[in-house]
Amino acid sequence: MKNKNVAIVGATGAVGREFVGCLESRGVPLASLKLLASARSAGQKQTFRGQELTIEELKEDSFNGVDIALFSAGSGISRQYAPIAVKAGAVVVDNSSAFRADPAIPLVVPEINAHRLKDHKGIIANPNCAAITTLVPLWPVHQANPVRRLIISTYQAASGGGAALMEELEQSTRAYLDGKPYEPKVVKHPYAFNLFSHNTAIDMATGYNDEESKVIKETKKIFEDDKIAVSATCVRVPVLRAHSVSMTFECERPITPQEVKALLAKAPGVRIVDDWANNYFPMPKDASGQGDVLAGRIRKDLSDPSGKSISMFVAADQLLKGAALNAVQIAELL
Ligand code: NAP
Ligand code: 3JN
Repeated sequence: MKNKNVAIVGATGAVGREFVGCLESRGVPLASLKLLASARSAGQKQTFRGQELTIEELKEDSFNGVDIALFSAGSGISRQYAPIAVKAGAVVVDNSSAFRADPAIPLVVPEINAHRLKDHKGIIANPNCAAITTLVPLWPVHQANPVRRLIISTYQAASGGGAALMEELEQSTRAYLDGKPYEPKVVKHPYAFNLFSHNTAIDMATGYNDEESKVIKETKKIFEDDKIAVSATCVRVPVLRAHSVSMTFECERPITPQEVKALLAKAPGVRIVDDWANNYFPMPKDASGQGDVLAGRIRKDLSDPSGKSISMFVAADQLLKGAALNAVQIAELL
Protein backbone atom coordinates (compact mmCIF):
# COMPACT_ATOMS: atom_id res chain seq x y z
CA MET A 1 0.00 0.00 0.00
CA LYS A 2 3.12 2.18 -0.16
CA ASN A 3 1.92 4.46 -2.93
CA LYS A 4 -1.76 4.22 -2.15
CA ASN A 5 -4.05 7.06 -1.26
CA VAL A 6 -6.50 5.74 1.31
CA ALA A 7 -9.85 7.18 2.42
CA ILE A 8 -11.89 6.15 5.45
CA VAL A 9 -15.65 6.72 5.25
CA GLY A 10 -17.13 6.93 8.75
CA ALA A 11 -13.79 7.88 10.28
CA THR A 12 -15.35 9.31 13.45
CA GLY A 13 -17.28 6.12 14.30
CA ALA A 14 -16.40 3.21 16.56
CA VAL A 15 -15.14 1.16 13.58
CA GLY A 16 -13.69 4.15 11.69
CA ARG A 17 -11.44 5.11 14.57
CA GLU A 18 -10.15 1.54 14.67
CA PHE A 19 -9.38 1.74 10.93
CA VAL A 20 -7.08 4.65 11.72
CA GLY A 21 -5.63 2.75 14.72
CA CYS A 22 -4.99 -0.41 12.63
CA LEU A 23 -3.26 1.51 9.82
CA GLU A 24 -1.11 3.18 12.47
CA SER A 25 -0.31 0.15 14.64
CA ARG A 26 0.44 -2.10 11.66
CA GLY A 27 2.74 0.53 10.19
CA VAL A 28 0.94 0.33 6.87
CA PRO A 29 2.93 2.56 4.48
CA LEU A 30 0.49 4.91 2.75
CA ALA A 31 0.87 7.84 0.39
CA SER A 32 -2.00 9.73 2.05
CA LEU A 33 -5.00 9.27 4.34
CA LYS A 34 -8.31 11.11 3.96
CA LEU A 35 -10.86 11.02 6.78
CA LEU A 36 -14.52 11.34 5.77
CA ALA A 37 -17.68 11.56 7.88
CA SER A 38 -20.94 13.49 7.91
CA ALA A 39 -21.30 17.27 7.81
CA ARG A 40 -21.71 17.09 11.63
CA SER A 41 -18.05 16.17 12.03
CA ALA A 42 -16.49 18.18 9.21
CA GLY A 43 -13.63 20.30 10.52
CA GLN A 44 -12.91 18.09 13.55
CA LYS A 45 -9.31 16.91 13.93
CA GLN A 46 -7.92 13.39 14.35
CA THR A 47 -4.29 12.45 14.80
CA PHE A 48 -2.58 9.93 12.50
CA ARG A 49 1.10 9.17 13.05
CA GLY A 50 1.54 12.38 15.00
CA GLN A 51 -0.04 14.42 12.22
CA GLU A 52 -3.32 16.26 12.67
CA LEU A 53 -5.84 15.38 9.94
CA THR A 54 -9.06 17.31 9.37
CA ILE A 55 -12.30 15.37 8.96
CA GLU A 56 -13.96 16.18 5.65
CA GLU A 57 -17.63 15.92 4.78
CA LEU A 58 -18.37 12.92 2.53
CA LYS A 59 -19.35 14.20 -0.91
CA GLU A 60 -19.58 12.76 -4.43
CA ASP A 61 -16.15 14.17 -5.34
CA SER A 62 -14.46 12.86 -2.16
CA PHE A 63 -12.89 9.92 -4.01
CA ASN A 64 -10.91 11.74 -6.68
CA GLY A 65 -7.36 10.36 -6.48
CA VAL A 66 -8.30 7.73 -3.86
CA ASP A 67 -6.95 4.20 -4.46
CA ILE A 68 -8.48 2.34 -1.51
CA ALA A 69 -11.65 3.38 0.33
CA LEU A 70 -12.53 1.72 3.64
CA PHE A 71 -16.26 2.16 4.36
CA SER A 72 -17.96 1.93 7.77
CA ALA A 73 -20.81 4.42 7.79
CA GLY A 74 -23.76 2.04 7.44
CA SER A 75 -25.27 0.22 4.50
CA GLY A 76 -27.21 3.22 3.12
CA ILE A 77 -24.02 5.27 2.74
CA SER A 78 -22.24 2.27 1.21
CA ARG A 79 -25.00 1.69 -1.33
CA GLN A 80 -24.92 5.36 -2.32
CA TYR A 81 -21.18 6.10 -2.29
CA ALA A 82 -19.31 2.81 -2.94
CA PRO A 83 -20.26 2.81 -6.66
CA ILE A 84 -19.16 6.46 -6.87
CA ALA A 85 -15.81 5.57 -5.28
CA VAL A 86 -15.34 2.66 -7.71
CA LYS A 87 -16.17 4.91 -10.67
CA ALA A 88 -13.50 7.33 -9.45
CA GLY A 89 -10.96 4.48 -9.57
CA ALA A 90 -10.89 3.29 -5.95
CA VAL A 91 -11.19 -0.25 -4.62
CA VAL A 92 -13.77 -0.32 -1.81
CA VAL A 93 -13.57 -2.55 1.25
CA ASP A 94 -17.04 -2.25 2.75
CA ASN A 95 -17.86 -3.06 6.36
CA SER A 96 -21.63 -2.88 5.95
CA SER A 97 -24.16 -5.50 4.90
CA ALA A 98 -24.96 -3.61 1.67
CA PHE A 99 -23.17 -5.97 -0.72
CA ARG A 100 -22.54 -9.11 1.35
CA ALA A 101 -25.32 -11.18 -0.19
CA ASP A 102 -24.46 -10.20 -3.78
CA PRO A 103 -23.04 -13.34 -5.44
CA ALA A 104 -20.81 -11.16 -7.67
CA ILE A 105 -19.10 -9.51 -4.66
CA PRO A 106 -16.48 -11.39 -2.66
CA LEU A 107 -17.19 -11.69 1.08
CA VAL A 108 -13.76 -12.17 2.57
CA VAL A 109 -12.10 -13.31 5.76
CA PRO A 110 -8.39 -13.48 4.86
CA GLU A 111 -7.73 -16.59 6.99
CA ILE A 112 -10.51 -18.43 5.14
CA ASN A 113 -11.03 -17.27 1.56
CA ALA A 114 -8.37 -14.72 0.55
CA HIS A 115 -8.40 -16.41 -2.88
CA ARG A 116 -11.80 -14.78 -3.53
CA LEU A 117 -10.13 -11.34 -3.68
CA LYS A 118 -9.07 -11.97 -7.24
CA ASP A 119 -12.75 -11.97 -8.28
CA HIS A 120 -13.47 -8.44 -7.16
CA LYS A 121 -14.79 -5.81 -9.54
CA GLY A 122 -14.13 -2.85 -7.28
CA ILE A 123 -16.00 -3.78 -4.10
CA ILE A 124 -15.06 -6.33 -1.45
CA ALA A 125 -17.46 -6.98 1.41
CA ASN A 126 -16.31 -7.47 4.99
CA PRO A 127 -18.51 -9.99 6.83
CA ASN A 128 -20.61 -9.37 9.93
CA CYS A 129 -18.59 -9.42 13.15
CA ALA A 130 -20.48 -12.33 14.77
CA ALA A 131 -19.86 -14.33 11.57
CA ILE A 132 -16.11 -13.57 11.55
CA THR A 133 -15.77 -14.45 15.25
CA THR A 134 -17.52 -17.78 14.70
CA LEU A 135 -15.95 -18.77 11.39
CA VAL A 136 -12.22 -18.06 11.89
CA PRO A 137 -11.87 -20.91 14.45
CA LEU A 138 -14.44 -23.14 12.72
CA TRP A 139 -12.73 -23.07 9.32
CA PRO A 140 -9.73 -25.32 10.16
CA VAL A 141 -12.17 -27.88 11.58
CA HIS A 142 -14.42 -27.64 8.51
CA GLN A 143 -11.46 -28.27 6.23
CA ALA A 144 -10.37 -31.37 8.16
CA ASN A 145 -13.82 -32.82 8.81
CA PRO A 146 -16.72 -30.93 7.20
CA VAL A 147 -19.13 -29.28 9.61
CA ARG A 148 -22.66 -30.37 8.77
CA ARG A 149 -24.56 -28.50 11.50
CA LEU A 150 -23.72 -25.43 13.58
CA ILE A 151 -25.66 -23.93 16.48
CA ILE A 152 -24.44 -20.69 18.01
CA SER A 153 -25.46 -18.29 20.76
CA THR A 154 -23.75 -14.91 20.73
CA TYR A 155 -22.89 -12.54 23.56
CA GLN A 156 -22.48 -9.28 21.64
CA ALA A 157 -20.89 -6.21 23.17
CA ALA A 158 -22.06 -2.59 23.04
CA SER A 159 -19.28 -1.86 20.53
CA GLY A 160 -21.34 -3.69 17.86
CA GLY A 161 -23.96 -0.97 18.17
CA GLY A 162 -21.48 1.84 17.51
CA ALA A 163 -20.06 4.67 19.58
CA ALA A 164 -23.53 5.77 20.76
CA LEU A 165 -24.37 2.36 22.26
CA MET A 166 -21.01 2.18 24.05
CA GLU A 167 -21.85 5.55 25.60
CA GLU A 168 -25.34 4.34 26.51
CA LEU A 169 -23.88 1.34 28.36
CA GLU A 170 -21.48 3.59 30.31
CA GLN A 171 -24.04 6.26 31.12
CA SER A 172 -26.85 3.88 32.07
CA THR A 173 -24.49 1.86 34.29
CA ARG A 174 -23.33 5.04 36.04
CA ALA A 175 -26.94 6.18 36.51
CA TYR A 176 -27.93 2.75 37.87
CA LEU A 177 -25.10 2.78 40.41
CA ASP A 178 -25.95 6.35 41.42
CA GLY A 179 -29.59 5.32 41.90
CA LYS A 180 -30.68 7.77 39.18
CA PRO A 181 -33.25 7.11 36.42
CA TYR A 182 -31.97 6.60 32.87
CA GLU A 183 -34.14 6.72 29.76
CA PRO A 184 -32.67 4.43 27.02
CA LYS A 185 -31.90 6.40 23.86
CA VAL A 186 -30.18 3.97 21.46
CA VAL A 187 -31.83 0.65 22.30
CA LYS A 188 -35.35 -0.01 23.58
CA HIS A 189 -34.41 -1.79 26.78
CA PRO A 190 -32.51 -0.90 29.96
CA TYR A 191 -28.90 -1.91 29.20
CA ALA A 192 -27.15 -1.68 32.57
CA PHE A 193 -27.09 -5.05 34.37
CA ASN A 194 -29.37 -6.52 31.70
CA LEU A 195 -29.19 -8.36 28.39
CA PHE A 196 -31.63 -8.58 25.52
CA SER A 197 -32.22 -10.20 22.17
CA HIS A 198 -30.17 -8.49 19.44
CA ASN A 199 -31.60 -5.08 18.57
CA THR A 200 -32.39 -5.83 14.93
CA ALA A 201 -35.78 -6.49 13.39
CA ILE A 202 -37.38 -9.91 13.70
CA ASP A 203 -38.52 -11.66 10.53
CA MET A 204 -42.18 -12.36 11.37
CA ALA A 205 -42.14 -15.51 9.22
CA THR A 206 -39.14 -17.21 10.85
CA GLY A 207 -38.71 -15.52 14.25
CA TYR A 208 -35.03 -14.89 13.48
CA ASN A 209 -33.63 -11.36 13.81
CA ASP A 210 -31.50 -9.71 11.11
CA GLU A 211 -28.24 -10.39 12.88
CA GLU A 212 -29.04 -14.11 13.10
CA SER A 213 -30.06 -14.22 9.43
CA LYS A 214 -26.80 -12.49 8.44
CA VAL A 215 -24.68 -15.06 10.31
CA ILE A 216 -26.61 -17.95 8.75
CA LYS A 217 -26.34 -16.63 5.18
CA GLU A 218 -22.75 -15.39 5.47
CA THR A 219 -21.54 -18.75 6.85
CA LYS A 220 -22.79 -20.51 3.72
CA LYS A 221 -21.25 -17.92 1.41
CA ILE A 222 -17.85 -17.73 3.11
CA PHE A 223 -17.51 -21.51 3.49
CA GLU A 224 -18.92 -21.94 -0.05
CA ASP A 225 -21.15 -24.64 1.36
CA ASP A 226 -24.92 -24.39 1.02
CA LYS A 227 -25.40 -27.69 2.83
CA ILE A 228 -24.10 -26.49 6.20
CA ALA A 229 -27.12 -26.16 8.54
CA VAL A 230 -26.86 -23.15 10.84
CA SER A 231 -29.00 -21.80 13.64
CA ALA A 232 -28.19 -18.70 15.69
CA THR A 233 -29.43 -16.84 18.74
CA CYS A 234 -27.89 -13.37 18.90
CA VAL A 235 -27.94 -11.53 22.21
CA ARG A 236 -26.68 -8.10 23.27
CA VAL A 237 -24.85 -8.24 26.61
CA PRO A 238 -23.59 -5.41 28.86
CA VAL A 239 -19.96 -5.78 27.79
CA LEU A 240 -18.30 -2.68 26.39
CA ARG A 241 -16.16 -4.32 23.72
CA ALA A 242 -15.51 -7.77 22.13
CA HIS A 243 -18.09 -10.37 21.15
CA SER A 244 -18.25 -13.93 22.48
CA VAL A 245 -19.89 -16.95 20.87
CA SER A 246 -20.92 -20.30 22.33
CA MET A 247 -21.04 -22.87 19.56
CA THR A 248 -21.84 -26.53 19.05
CA PHE A 249 -21.06 -28.13 15.73
CA GLU A 250 -21.54 -31.56 14.24
CA CYS A 251 -19.00 -32.88 11.75
CA GLU A 252 -19.36 -35.44 9.00
CA ARG A 253 -17.25 -37.98 10.88
CA PRO A 254 -16.42 -38.52 14.59
CA ILE A 255 -14.00 -35.93 15.98
CA THR A 256 -12.33 -35.50 19.38
CA PRO A 257 -11.64 -32.33 21.39
CA GLN A 258 -7.94 -33.19 21.11
CA GLU A 259 -8.16 -33.17 17.31
CA VAL A 260 -9.96 -29.82 17.35
CA LYS A 261 -7.35 -28.38 19.71
CA ALA A 262 -4.52 -29.59 17.47
CA LEU A 263 -6.17 -27.99 14.42
CA LEU A 264 -6.73 -24.69 16.24
CA ALA A 265 -3.18 -24.65 17.61
CA LYS A 266 -1.86 -24.13 14.08
CA ALA A 267 -4.72 -22.03 12.72
CA PRO A 268 -3.89 -18.46 11.70
CA GLY A 269 -5.78 -15.81 13.66
CA VAL A 270 -6.72 -18.19 16.51
CA ARG A 271 -5.28 -18.38 20.03
CA ILE A 272 -6.27 -21.22 22.33
CA VAL A 273 -7.29 -20.15 25.85
CA ASP A 274 -8.39 -23.41 27.43
CA ASP A 275 -7.10 -23.78 30.99
CA TRP A 276 -9.44 -26.31 32.61
CA ALA A 277 -7.54 -26.42 35.91
CA ASN A 278 -7.86 -22.69 36.50
CA ASN A 279 -11.26 -22.28 34.82
CA TYR A 280 -9.66 -19.76 32.47
CA PHE A 281 -11.33 -19.47 29.10
CA PRO A 282 -11.92 -16.80 26.43
CA MET A 283 -13.23 -13.54 27.87
CA PRO A 284 -14.10 -10.27 26.12
CA LYS A 285 -11.70 -8.48 28.45
CA ASP A 286 -8.79 -10.57 27.14
CA ALA A 287 -10.00 -10.40 23.54
CA SER A 288 -10.25 -6.59 23.59
CA GLY A 289 -7.53 -4.66 21.81
CA GLN A 290 -5.90 -7.66 20.09
CA GLY A 291 -6.48 -9.33 16.74
CA ASP A 292 -6.86 -13.06 17.41
CA VAL A 293 -10.05 -15.01 18.01
CA LEU A 294 -9.63 -16.66 21.42
CA ALA A 295 -10.94 -20.24 21.53
CA GLY A 296 -11.52 -22.53 24.51
CA ARG A 297 -13.92 -24.79 26.42
CA ILE A 298 -13.23 -27.26 23.63
CA ARG A 299 -15.16 -30.34 24.67
CA LYS A 300 -17.29 -33.19 23.46
CA ASP A 301 -20.99 -32.41 23.00
CA LEU A 302 -22.35 -35.03 25.37
CA SER A 303 -25.80 -34.87 23.77
CA ASP A 304 -24.47 -36.50 20.59
CA PRO A 305 -23.53 -40.17 21.20
CA SER A 306 -22.13 -40.48 17.66
CA GLY A 307 -18.98 -38.57 18.73
CA LYS A 308 -19.29 -36.17 15.80
CA SER A 309 -20.13 -33.05 17.84
CA ILE A 310 -18.00 -30.54 19.71
CA SER A 311 -18.87 -27.51 21.84
CA MET A 312 -16.58 -24.53 22.31
CA PHE A 313 -16.56 -20.89 23.39
CA VAL A 314 -14.78 -18.11 21.52
CA ALA A 315 -14.25 -14.36 21.89
CA ALA A 316 -12.86 -11.69 19.57
CA ASP A 317 -12.58 -7.94 19.44
CA GLN A 318 -15.54 -7.00 17.29
CA LEU A 319 -14.07 -3.61 16.36
CA LEU A 320 -10.76 -5.21 15.31
CA LYS A 321 -11.03 -8.73 13.84
CA GLY A 322 -14.82 -8.32 13.57
CA ALA A 323 -14.53 -5.15 11.51
CA ALA A 324 -11.55 -2.78 11.06
CA LEU A 325 -8.67 -5.25 11.28
CA ASN A 326 -10.29 -7.73 8.89
CA ALA A 327 -10.85 -4.89 6.38
CA VAL A 328 -7.28 -3.60 6.73
CA GLN A 329 -5.95 -7.16 6.23
CA ILE A 330 -8.01 -7.29 3.02
CA ALA A 331 -6.59 -3.94 1.90
CA GLU A 332 -3.05 -5.19 2.60
CA LEU A 333 -3.67 -8.31 0.52
CA LEU A 334 -4.99 -6.21 -2.36
P1 NAP B 1 -20.87 4.59 14.61
O1 NAP B 1 -19.95 4.58 15.75
O2 NAP B 1 -22.28 5.02 14.84
O3 NAP B 1 -20.23 5.49 13.44
C1 NAP B 1 -20.94 5.81 12.29
C2 NAP B 1 -20.03 6.54 11.33
O4 NAP B 1 -20.74 6.80 10.12
C3 NAP B 1 -19.58 7.91 11.86
O5 NAP B 1 -18.28 8.19 11.44
C4 NAP B 1 -20.57 8.85 11.18
O6 NAP B 1 -20.09 10.17 11.03
C5 NAP B 1 -20.65 8.20 9.82
N1 NAP B 1 -21.84 8.67 9.12
C6 NAP B 1 -23.12 8.59 9.50
N2 NAP B 1 -23.91 9.22 8.61
C7 NAP B 1 -23.10 9.69 7.65
C8 NAP B 1 -23.31 10.45 6.45
N3 NAP B 1 -24.52 10.82 6.07
N4 NAP B 1 -22.23 10.76 5.69
C9 NAP B 1 -20.99 10.40 6.07
N5 NAP B 1 -20.73 9.69 7.20
C10 NAP B 1 -21.77 9.35 7.97
O7 NAP B 1 -21.02 3.14 13.97
P2 NAP B 1 -19.89 2.00 13.80
O8 NAP B 1 -20.02 1.02 14.90
O9 NAP B 1 -18.57 2.61 13.56
O10 NAP B 1 -20.42 1.24 12.52
C11 NAP B 1 -20.53 1.87 11.29
C12 NAP B 1 -21.01 0.86 10.26
O11 NAP B 1 -20.00 -0.12 10.08
C13 NAP B 1 -22.26 0.09 10.66
O12 NAP B 1 -23.44 0.79 10.34
C14 NAP B 1 -22.11 -1.17 9.89
O13 NAP B 1 -22.59 -1.02 8.58
C15 NAP B 1 -20.61 -1.36 9.87
N6 NAP B 1 -20.19 -2.29 10.93
C16 NAP B 1 -19.82 -3.47 10.55
C17 NAP B 1 -19.42 -4.37 11.47
C18 NAP B 1 -19.08 -5.72 11.05
O14 NAP B 1 -19.51 -6.60 11.72
N7 NAP B 1 -18.30 -5.86 10.01
C19 NAP B 1 -19.38 -4.11 12.80
C20 NAP B 1 -19.76 -2.89 13.18
C21 NAP B 1 -20.17 -1.99 12.22
P3 NAP B 1 -20.51 11.33 12.08
O15 NAP B 1 -19.67 11.10 13.29
O16 NAP B 1 -20.16 12.57 11.36
O17 NAP B 1 -21.96 11.16 12.34
O1 3JN C 1 -24.64 -5.57 16.47
C1 3JN C 1 -23.48 -5.95 16.31
O2 3JN C 1 -22.83 -6.43 17.24
C2 3JN C 1 -22.83 -5.86 14.98
C3 3JN C 1 -23.49 -4.87 14.14
C4 3JN C 1 -23.26 -4.73 12.86
C5 3JN C 1 -24.00 -3.77 12.05
C6 3JN C 1 -24.57 -2.65 12.65
C7 3JN C 1 -25.30 -1.75 11.89
C8 3JN C 1 -25.49 -1.96 10.55
C9 3JN C 1 -24.16 -3.98 10.69
C10 3JN C 1 -23.50 -5.14 10.04
O3 3JN C 1 -22.28 -5.08 9.88
O4 3JN C 1 -24.14 -6.11 9.69
C11 3JN C 1 -24.93 -3.08 9.95
C12 3JN C 1 -25.16 -3.27 8.49
O5 3JN C 1 -24.31 -2.86 7.72
O6 3JN C 1 -26.20 -3.82 8.12
